[in-house]
Amino acid sequence: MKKITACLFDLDGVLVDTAKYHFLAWKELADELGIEFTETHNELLKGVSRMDSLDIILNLGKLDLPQEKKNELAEKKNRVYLEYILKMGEDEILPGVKDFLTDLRNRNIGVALGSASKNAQLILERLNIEQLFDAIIDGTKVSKAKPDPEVFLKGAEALDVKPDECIVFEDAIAGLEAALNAGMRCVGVGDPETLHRANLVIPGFAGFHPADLLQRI
Ligand code: B16
Ligand code: MG
Repeated sequence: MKKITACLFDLDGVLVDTAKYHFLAWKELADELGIEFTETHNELLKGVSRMDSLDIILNLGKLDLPQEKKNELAEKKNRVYLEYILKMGEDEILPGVKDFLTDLRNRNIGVALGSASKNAQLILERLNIEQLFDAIIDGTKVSKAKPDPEVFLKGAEALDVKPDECIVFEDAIAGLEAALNAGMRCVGVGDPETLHRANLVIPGFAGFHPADLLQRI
């Protein structure tokens, strides 16, 4: 069993369920463009960057737009998304997350964020958990999207730990692959079938503790 010196966390779908707000904001834009966009389509956007998400939606409507127009639409979607985010409070942290992060810190295990979101810092502030992170690597700090390992390798570098001593917590396949590509072990948070390549899959953090992690991975 390899030792664990750090845990790296995805944000959306792991620490908080912002997917519902992404959905509402994309849906508003898709409706305006006359594109049918359902919750099933929304699954395709999990862990994917903002511009890639827009491309997926435009593809659904077979719309091809110039980059300038796409930038405008992405910004518009983000303005709507931010209205939801600014209303979020501490009560939206997913069950068990805060205790899990606090327990890791008490054990001197490094804690970092590894998210594709450019709004990550703001979301952590809204949830009042920013102080529980030793490093925050988000969409403003990376140039390559998951499944590229960049976001997690930068997290390990910021914490000054070796990748093979890191555990990543991810809910999306692209993120799980990014973790494996970084040479890290991965705990999938969500559906065991979808996340079958993970070293361990948990439904969430409620009732799950760092001591379990040390035993099971
Ligand atoms: P933003 P994660 C990802 O966050 C979301 O899962 C994905 O749906 C979103 O498009 C992406 O962030 C970009 O978010 O528009 O806020 O920059 O799962 O990597 O924490
Ligand atoms: Mg995610």
